[in-house]
Amino acid sequence: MATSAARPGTVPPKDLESFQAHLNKSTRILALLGAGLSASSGLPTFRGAGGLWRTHDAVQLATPEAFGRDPGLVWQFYNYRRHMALQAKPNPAHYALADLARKKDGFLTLSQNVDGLSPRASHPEDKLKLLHGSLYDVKCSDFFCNYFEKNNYTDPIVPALAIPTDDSDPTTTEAIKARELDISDENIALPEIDYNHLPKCPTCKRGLLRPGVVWFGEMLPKDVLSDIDEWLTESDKIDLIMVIGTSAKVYPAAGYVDLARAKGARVAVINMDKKDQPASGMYKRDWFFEGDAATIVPELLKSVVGEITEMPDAAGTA
Ligand code: BJW
Ligand code: ZN
Repeated sequence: MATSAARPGTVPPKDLESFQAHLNKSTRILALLGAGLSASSGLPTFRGAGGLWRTHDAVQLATPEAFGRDPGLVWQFYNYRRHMALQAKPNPAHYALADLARKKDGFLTLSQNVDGLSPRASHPEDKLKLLHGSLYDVKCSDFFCNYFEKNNYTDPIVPALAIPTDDSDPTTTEAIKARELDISDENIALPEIDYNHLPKCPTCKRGLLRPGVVWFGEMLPKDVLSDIDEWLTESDKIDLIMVIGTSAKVYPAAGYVDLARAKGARVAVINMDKKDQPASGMYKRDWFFEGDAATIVPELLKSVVGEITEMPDAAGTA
C-alpha cells in the first residue's frame, strides 16, 4: 500500500504520480463519500469528535425509535442541521468531484451525505446517488401515507423550530441581539416544542412529517439501489474506488468497497484518520492519502479536472 508519509495533508509526489497515472486511464470509477468530505465546510461528522449533539450521540438520534420517542427533539436536531447546511458552502473537493463526473462518463458517486453540498456544487444529478436521502426531503411518518416532498428549503421548517436568538441583553445592538444561539451546545437551553407545532402531513393530516433521510434499520431508497446495481452490472470491471471522508462502518454503503474490489478496483482512501480503513483493510496496490479531503481530493483529481478556481454555489436550486 502506498501511504502518504511525514506531513498529513500533503500528497507525496510518488503516490500522486501513481494515482494520477491510474486515474487518467480509468474508465469505470466509483467514489464513496462520507461526512468527512463536508467537515471543512464546517459540518460535523457522526463518529468521533463532533459526533455529539448536546448530550446525544448523533447516531442515536438518527433512528426511527428516537423519532417515535421524542419527535420534538429529533426535529430540533434535523432543523438545526438543515439550517447549518444551508449556511455552509461546498468546498473544493465537492467541486472537483462534480467536475470529474462531467469529464469522465464512467464515474459514479455514491454519497452517504444528506447535506446537499454535492448537488449545490452542481454535481450532475444522474451521476450522484444519495444513499441516505437528503435533509431537504420530507415525508410522512405514517406507514399508510406516501406523502413525499423534495427540495423543501424552508428554514425553519415550522416557526416553532426557529433557532433561538440571544436577545437577553437590552444594551446590545440589534445585530448582536439577533445572534443565533448554538443549540448543539448542551449549556444552551433548548426551547420546549409543543407536539401540535411540529410539521404535519398536508395529505393525510394525521401523520407528523419527518426528514427524508435513511435511519438505522430502514431500507435505502429502492430506485437508488437499483440504479447502482445497474451501473455495477454493466461491466465485469471497475478500475478505481475512492473512499472519501467516511469511517466506512455503515452498511450497505461500506459494502460497495468490497464489491468494487471484487471487480478489480484499486482503492484510494482519503481520510484524516489512518485508522479508518475499509473493513477488508488496505491492499498492496491501494493508496491511503491522510489529511483533509477538501485539499487532497482537488490535488488528486487535478490531472483530469485541472485547477479548481471558480466555485459557484447553486444554493436552493438543487
Ligand atoms: C475526514 C475529515 C476531513 C473527518 N477530510 N476525512 C451488515 C453488517 C452489519 C450491520 C448491518 C449490515 N447491513 C445493515 C446493517 C445495519 C446498519 C449498519 O450498517 N450498522 C452498522 C453501524 C454496523 N445499516 C442500516 O440499518 C441501513 N439499512 C439497511 O441496511 O436496511 C436493510 C435492512 C433493514 C432492516 C432490517 C435488515 C436490513 C441504514 C443505514 C442508515 C445510516 N443512516 C445515517 C443517518 C442518515 C441521516 C442523517 O444524516 O442524520 O447515515 S447514520 C450516519 O452514518 C449517516 C452517515 O451517512 C453514515 C456514515 O457515516 P460517515 O459519513 O462515514 O461519517 P463518520 O462520522 O462515521 O466518519 C467520518 C469520517 O471522516 C471519519 O473517518 C473521519 O476520520 C473522517 N474525516 N474530517 C477527510 N476533513
Ligand atoms: Zn401523511
